[in-house]
Amino acid sequence: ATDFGIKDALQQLGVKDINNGTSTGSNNFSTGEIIESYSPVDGQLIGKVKTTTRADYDKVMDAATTAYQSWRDVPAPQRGDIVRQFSNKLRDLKEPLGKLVSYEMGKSLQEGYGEVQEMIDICDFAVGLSRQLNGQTMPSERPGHVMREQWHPIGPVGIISAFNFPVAVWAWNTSLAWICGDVCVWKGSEKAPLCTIACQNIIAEILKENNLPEGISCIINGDHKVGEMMTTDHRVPLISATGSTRMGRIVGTTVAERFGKSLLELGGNNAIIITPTADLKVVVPGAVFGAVGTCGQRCTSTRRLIIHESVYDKVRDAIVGAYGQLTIGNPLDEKNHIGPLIDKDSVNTYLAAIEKAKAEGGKVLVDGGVLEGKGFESGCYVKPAIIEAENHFKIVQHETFAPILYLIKYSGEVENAIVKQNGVAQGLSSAIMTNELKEAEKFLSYAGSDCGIANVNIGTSGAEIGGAFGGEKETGGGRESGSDAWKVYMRRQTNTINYSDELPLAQGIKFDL
Ligand code: UN1
Repeated sequence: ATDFGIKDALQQLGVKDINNGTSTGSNNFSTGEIIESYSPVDGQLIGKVKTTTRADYDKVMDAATTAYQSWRDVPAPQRGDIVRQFSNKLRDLKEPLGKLVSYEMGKSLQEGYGEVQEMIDICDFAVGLSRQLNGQTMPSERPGHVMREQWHPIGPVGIISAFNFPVAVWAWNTSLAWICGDVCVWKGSEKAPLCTIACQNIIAEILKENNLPEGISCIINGDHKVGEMMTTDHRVPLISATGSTRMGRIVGTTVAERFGKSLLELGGNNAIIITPTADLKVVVPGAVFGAVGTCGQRCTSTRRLIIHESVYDKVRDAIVGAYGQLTIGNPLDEKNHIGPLIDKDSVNTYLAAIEKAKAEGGKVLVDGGVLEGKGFESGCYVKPAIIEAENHFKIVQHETFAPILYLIKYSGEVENAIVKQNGVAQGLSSAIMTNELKEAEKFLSYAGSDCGIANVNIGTSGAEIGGAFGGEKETGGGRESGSDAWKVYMRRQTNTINYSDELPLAQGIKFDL
């Protein structure tokens, strides 16, 4: 049996002491309890990582706050050059890092590589941006005065990320934060701790080669208790958190209480509207990849198909047929489309959701279930399910992080589909499949999709890094990645400068002495 090059990959990434002792990685001050990382792929122990204690955390923050003082002095384009070197290193290590992501998290190798590619892409974007952190100038109402705004670094940025994108989400945040002059403290997912260590090793080497303090990039390890050290810490002006709505509600209120800023990327309940003119050649791969990619564990995963009654049978049959072609198995083996869920808790949640859907009157079209036998020993491999349902079902209203796709019928005009699409608490991603210009534009208008992402003739997942990524309502309102998302990593300062010999007051106020 082949290990698909995993041993070599771990070696190349410096994720050491496998199965024996702890994987320390650089700048990991952690001395606390041990987290064991088991692969959902084969149930094997990959490595152990120590959690961060309160005392360790204080050391990390000392390193971060000290590094911030010198990092903000480095001109932005030079900070961009460090990010450029980092992205070159990621290019060199795309294969081993992609493999580690696939092995520790369980997504297909193609998607593991795709995730590293997202890191490279956002770094390239950040490098260009490092010469464009532009403010504006405004005309002053007073003679001999000018007004402008500047963007300054905000300070240490706290990053909390989830298991499903264990490396890319960190890079979306860090690459921008670094060029903005911030330093970062990252709590990766305790379900993928070796990915965190591997990333830290990569940036640590670049920083060392450039004689820069490693405190520019810090990691802390553990569960929500470790995250809480950051969310309550006034030295961390911005917390960027990706995860469940439940987590986001706690993080958001905790950070708001101390008037910190938070950038929240929370749950989605993403739908594709399939209209009578939809092209099945586009619909089928778009919907199926959206629903089963990353085993349904993307925040952008397609959870609902809202299908016009006139094409319902045809679309249903095509999608059900395509599910018959899917291969489930070791995600490192590129002939498989789908790997395992992250862990057994997640399997149980998936099974319970199917039962709930049935209990509410859902009709199972493609049955789910846990796979057993050779190759499935980890107990985390499940069959993607399709269930005919109604939008108001409690379980349909809920985000289940698993490959369960609900088929919902609509009749009449596209507005009826939009009401259903918007009729959930979450607002991340959405799509419409149509060849009717008017339908597409309605869907994109203010009266259309209420999501942060609205697509036409592509699915809900797989966004490029160039656009701002995030959503409304219970998705949390944050935007990261492209467009002007960089602004959240900086503080804005408005300047008014008087180059005259007088002191006229604004609003024409007279104040004679
Ligand atoms: C996530 O699931 O948390 O749009 C991020 C996508 C990816 C990112 C998903 N580019 O599906």
